[in-house]
Amino acid sequence: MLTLKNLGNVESPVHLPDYNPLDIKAGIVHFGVGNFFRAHEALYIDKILKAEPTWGIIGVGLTQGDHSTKKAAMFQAQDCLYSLTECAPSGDRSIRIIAALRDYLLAPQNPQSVLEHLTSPDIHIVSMTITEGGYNINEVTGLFDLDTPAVKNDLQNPTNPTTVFGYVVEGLRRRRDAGLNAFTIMSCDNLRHNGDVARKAFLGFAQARDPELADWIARNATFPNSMVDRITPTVTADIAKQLNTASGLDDALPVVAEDFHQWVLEDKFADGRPDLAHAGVQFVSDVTDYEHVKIRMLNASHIMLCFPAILLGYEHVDQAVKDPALKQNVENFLTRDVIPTLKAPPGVNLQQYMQSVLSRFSNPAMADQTLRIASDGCAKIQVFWTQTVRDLLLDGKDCSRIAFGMAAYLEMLRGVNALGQTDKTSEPAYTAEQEALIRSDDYAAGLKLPAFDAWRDLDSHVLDQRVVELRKVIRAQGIRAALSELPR
Ligand code: CS2
Repeated sequence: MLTLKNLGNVESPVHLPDYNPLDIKAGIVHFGVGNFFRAHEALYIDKILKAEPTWGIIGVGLTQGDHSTKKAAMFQAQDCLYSLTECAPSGDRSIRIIAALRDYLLAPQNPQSVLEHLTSPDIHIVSMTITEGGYNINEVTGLFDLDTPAVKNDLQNPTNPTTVFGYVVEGLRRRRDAGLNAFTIMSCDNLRHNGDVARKAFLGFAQARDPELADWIARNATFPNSMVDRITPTVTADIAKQLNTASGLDDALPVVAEDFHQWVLEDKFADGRPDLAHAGVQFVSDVTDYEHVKIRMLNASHIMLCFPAILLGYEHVDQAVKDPALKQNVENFLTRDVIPTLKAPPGVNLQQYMQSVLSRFSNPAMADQTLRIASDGCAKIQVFWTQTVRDLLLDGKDCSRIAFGMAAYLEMLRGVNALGQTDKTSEPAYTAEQEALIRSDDYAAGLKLPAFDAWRDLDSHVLDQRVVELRKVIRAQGIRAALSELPR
């Protein structure tokens, strides 16, 4: 097993930490210890710990259930060590052990201990990867949703929280009362202006709890925006086995990622930060153009590729992007619908960026899953496509490709692909009533889903009609027939 005690037995080609994990103190609490965080923020932190050993990370999981309990037990058994395998498209691999995570707490098991860390003067940053949909913002009102049961519960029991909002705001309340500094709240999710969204969410919660506290947080905490990027597939049991065979390790929690990674961050830290530039973080005064390019090009084309790819039975992204019709559709989408309304940040050429995205998608070494990309499509469509759809609608432009993407999404939700196989993506946001819209025989019913809420204020009848037509074609003749109907 991979543990601190056994680190001495680890053999080449695995790279060991260049610091002694026992010397590391925590300076960061991170909510949502998923694979992306472990391959991204944790790696950047890992690179600075030798020089700055007070910036280790305490990971916090918020969900209940068997899976979460097992994951926590595995982290604890491995002293929170894990291996990261980085794969280049050429097939070259590099494997390193990350020791930046110095503890892992499952919040439902240890609520007070999570709060104690949040109140510790040693903690200066609270970061999070809680998914695009995790900020509890209602797309129609644009406000933090106070009506969800978990939020209501945390507002009624502020000292016994269950949500990230409840924990962070209670932690800040205790810091204020103890005369401590507020910490930086650093979102690392794929959202446009993730810091502003986090600000809206945490202040929205705090305002409902105690306006004076909200005011203190607004004045003292900071919420830097950032653009984060690294493709990090799901690690299935089979993949874990392959990774361990290649590394020679016995790691219950291996992570695999592409060799590319990028983090562009605003330098707004309430209580200090490590020298992240040393690890490759680009500090800029405004991340807007970087995040638009990343989200509207990479993430938007990921779902544009994978919704239809699932209908065609492709399991992996590299297979899907090698399908000429699917690739052409993504290229047309980017060059005709997205790039014309994007502003390139300094030093970025959008045509080259498109080529690099397509080449990253075609990296076969990672076997990234189409189902991973297509899951939680409801939140992803709103975050990744909205700006493009709004621009197209407002300019009265051809909406065929977005209509195709929406049609493919709605057909995919029905769970049967062109080979007659069933494959269900996970869509945590849909209620039973909305499920009925998905199964309805009326091709227009699905357009009422919240995935499409963010442009409901605009006249979308041409787009909606096209979605209905394309769904008919997909159902009667298949996804390839629908693709061939799109303008060349
Ligand atoms: C993907 C992202 O989940 C998704 O839809 O597009 O996870 C993507 O792999 C990362 O954002 C890459 O940085």
